Amino acid sequence: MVKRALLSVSDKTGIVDFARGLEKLDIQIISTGGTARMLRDAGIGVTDVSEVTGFPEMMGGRVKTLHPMIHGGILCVRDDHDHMGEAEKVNVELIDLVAVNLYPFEITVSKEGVLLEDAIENIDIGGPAMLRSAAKNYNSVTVVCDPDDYGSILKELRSSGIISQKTREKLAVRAFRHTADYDATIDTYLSRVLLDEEVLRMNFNGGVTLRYGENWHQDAKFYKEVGVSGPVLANAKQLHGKELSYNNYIDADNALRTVKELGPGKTAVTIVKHNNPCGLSTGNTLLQALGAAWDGDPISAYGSIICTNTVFDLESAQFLNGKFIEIILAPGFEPDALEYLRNKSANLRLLELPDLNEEFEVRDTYKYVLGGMLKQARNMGIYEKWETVTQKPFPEELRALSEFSLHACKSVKSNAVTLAYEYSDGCYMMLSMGAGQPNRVDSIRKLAATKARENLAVIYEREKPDISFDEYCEHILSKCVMASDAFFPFDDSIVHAAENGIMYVLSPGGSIRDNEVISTADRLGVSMVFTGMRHFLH
Ligand code: 93A
Repeated sequence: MVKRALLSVSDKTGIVDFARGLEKLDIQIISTGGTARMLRDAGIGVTDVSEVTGFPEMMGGRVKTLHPMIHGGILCVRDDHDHMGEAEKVNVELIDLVAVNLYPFEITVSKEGVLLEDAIENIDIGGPAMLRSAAKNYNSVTVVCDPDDYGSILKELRSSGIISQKTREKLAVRAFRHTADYDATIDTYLSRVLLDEEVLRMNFNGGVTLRYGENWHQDAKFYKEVGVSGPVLANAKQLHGKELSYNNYIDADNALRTVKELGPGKTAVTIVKHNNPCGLSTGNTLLQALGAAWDGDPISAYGSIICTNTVFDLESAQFLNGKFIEIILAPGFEPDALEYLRNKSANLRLLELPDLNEEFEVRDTYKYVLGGMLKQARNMGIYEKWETVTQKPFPEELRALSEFSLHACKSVKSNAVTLAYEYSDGCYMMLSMGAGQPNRVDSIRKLAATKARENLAVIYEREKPDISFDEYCEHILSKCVMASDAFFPFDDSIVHAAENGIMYVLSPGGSIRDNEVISTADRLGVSMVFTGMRHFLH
C-alpha cells in the first residue's frame, strides 16, 4: 500500500499531474520548498518537509530532507518488529513512495565558463540519500527518479492499488544506477578541476551473452552504450536470422562505417570479411553496386557481411541466390525482398537501421589494450591538400574516383592500398586492395596488384572483351587510382605499381625519401598527388 509519498524534484516536468494523480488515490504528499510551492499553486494539498522534520529547511537548502524523520520513514523495514517499534516511539511516519530527481550537476558543468562554486552548489546530497534509502528498501518502498515513469506508476496504482515487487525492484536498480552515474559525473568534473586528472568512465549496460567470442573457447558479451543514438549497430533491429556472433558485431560495425564513409548521396555497398572491406562500390542502382562490390573479390565474399545505404530490393536479394552471406545491414528491406531473404536461409541475419544515413553522433573511438584504454577522435576527412608532385599532371577528371579510393583506403587495415576503378559512368568500385601487411610493398605487389588481375580474370571471362587478357588488364589498370594509407618510405612501391600498369597514385607524402619516390614516379611516367593526410587503421 502506498499511503505517503515524498516528492522533491529539480526537474519539475510532469510533477503536478503526478501529484494530482496520487492525491486522487488518497496518498498524502510531503514535499520540499520549490516542489511544495508548485504543487500548492496547482491546488494540491501538500505537507512541508519542515513540518515533518520539525526543522526549517536551512543553509540555503543544503539541509532539507537529511533527517531521521525522513530517512527513518523511508528505511524502516515494515515486517521488522524492532524497526516498527522504534519508528512508533519517536513518531516516525512511514514513507512508501519517493519521487526525486537531482540538482542538475551535469547541465551546470557543461555550461561554458561555469564557476566552481556553482558546480559545488549543484552537487545534490539529500536527493541521492533519499533515492538510495528508498532503493535499498525496495521491498516496501517505490522509488522514482525519472519523470517518464510517473504515468506507469499511476497506472499500476490505479489498477491494482499497489506497486508490484517486480516494479519496485526494477525502479530500485534504476535509482542506484542513476546515483552512480551522478557521482561519476561529479568525480570526472572535480578530478579535472581540482586535481588536473582526466578520468574516463564508460557507461554500458544491458549486456547480452554471446554464444562465444572470436573463437569457440572464449566467453563473450555485448553491452550497449547508455543513451547512444544515431546510426550505430547497437540501434539496428534484427528482422531475421540467428543472433549476432562476436565476430558479426565487429564485421557489421566495419561494414557500416565503411558505407558511411561514402556518404548518403549515391547508392553504396560494402562487403566485409574479417574486419576489412573486400568489396566496395557505388552504383546507380543497388543491384549494380552490389554486383560491382562482389566483383571486388568474389572469393572472399563467401560468408561475408553486406551493408548498403539503400533499401534492399528484390532484384538485389535474388542476386544473392546461391551465395553464402552472414548478415545484410540496410536502412530497410522491401517486403518482397524481406520475404525472399527470409526463405533463403534461416540463419541469414537481416538488420534494419532506418537512420543509417543520418550522421554519426559518436565523436570518439576507444580501444582497450591490456590494462589501459586508448581514446582518439574519429578519423574525419580524406585529404588536407591536393598537390600534384610529379611532372605528369594528375587529371582533374580523376578527382572523384580518387576520393572514392581514399575513402576505401581509410576503411582498410594498414598497411592499406586500394585500387579504385570507374566501372561505369560516375560509378566506382574497389577493384582490389592490399590490407594488414607489415610492409607497404607487399600490400601492393603481393596483394592489390595480384588480386586485381584475379578479379579482372573473372570479369574478363564473363564479358569476353575483344582483346587479350593482358591487354584487358593493362587497359583497366591504367585507369585506376591507387591510394596508399601512408607515405612510401622507399621508391619500390612506385616501381611495383608501375610494373603493374598503375599510373595514378595518391599518398599523404612526408617521407624523408619523398624526392627519391617522386623522381622514380617521373622516370616511370606515374602521376602522383600528395594529400597530406595519413589514414592508418589498426
Ligand atoms: O541540498 S541538498 O543536497 N539537501 C537536502 O537535504 C535535499 N533534499 C532534497 N538537496 C536536497 N534535495 C533536492 O532538492 C532534491 O534532490 C531535489 O533535486 C531538490 C528539490 O528542491 P525544491 O523542492 O526546493 O525545488
